[in-house]
Amino acid sequence: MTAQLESTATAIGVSKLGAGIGARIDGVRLGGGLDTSTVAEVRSALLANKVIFFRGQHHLDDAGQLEFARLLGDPTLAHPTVRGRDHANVLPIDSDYGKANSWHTDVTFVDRVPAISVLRAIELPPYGGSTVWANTVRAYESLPEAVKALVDRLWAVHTNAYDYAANLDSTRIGGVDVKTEEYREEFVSKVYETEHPVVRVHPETGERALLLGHFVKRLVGLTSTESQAIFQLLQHRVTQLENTVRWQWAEGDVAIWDNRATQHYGVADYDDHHRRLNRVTISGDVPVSVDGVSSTIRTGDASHYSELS
Ligand SMILES: O=C(O)CCC(=O)C(=O)O
Ligand SMILES: [Fe+2]
Repeated sequence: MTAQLESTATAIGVSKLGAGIGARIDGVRLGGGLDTSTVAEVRSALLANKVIFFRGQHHLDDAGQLEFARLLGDPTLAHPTVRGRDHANVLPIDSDYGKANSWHTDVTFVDRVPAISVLRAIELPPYGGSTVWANTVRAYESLPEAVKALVDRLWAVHTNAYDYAANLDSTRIGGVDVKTEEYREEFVSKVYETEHPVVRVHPETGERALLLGHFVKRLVGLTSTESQAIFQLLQHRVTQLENTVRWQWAEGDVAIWDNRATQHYGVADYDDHHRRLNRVTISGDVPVSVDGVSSTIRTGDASHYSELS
């Protein structure tokens, strides 16, 4: 190892937050000017730990977040159906419009599932509002060989028109708020359905990961009741507490996750306080099964949303 590489490695402090997932990175000022070797260190910490956290990035605004994100790949549009409010490539995660308090991987209803998400805290509630991530590679690896053999061959239909009512934030049940309803209408303004393998091979690490979460409608060839049983079994492995990391946000925090190897959940324990984070998403490729078969579109063309990476 050269002296230069050694000094880069020590400048980026990577502190694991648990055995299964998550690391905090110190000593990096995120931005478009970050040097290539630091970007490479950040990327390898991301691939190894699945989600990484940076404190104190108060200097970032939307443009700086986007410039930094470009160092990791091509940003997608804010969302396939939801417009960016202030910027075409930035998706506000705003409690006024809904709460992501169910386990999911981002945007799995399209063929080109995003690779990476970069989330920055903007306005935080006085308590609560943490986010939890789970490692879907470790969840797959934890399965007995017989179950791996079963799921290696299974496929799932993912859609944005999923069972929304079942996932509504409990505080809103009984009186769906107007902004939430408008957001929901925008979210499903165009319906997407894609068949993905339940186990995908990660394009960078070669690891096998479960590809599930709340956009799954059912498993191919099974009834919805049968699908539920297998889905629950697998989701239970994903969301085992030892397989997760929970982050309590502070202003200036940035989280980056590998969307090909994780699910996440925004904890809605902040009453009616306002909470907003901004997300920039990096384009991903079409998932591939363990047999080398690619996901197939059933409904909806997402080519406007992202280039294939
Ligand atoms: O609100 C949160 O903590 C999670 C938001 C989310 O699902 C996302 O940014 O993709
Ligand atoms: Fe999400």
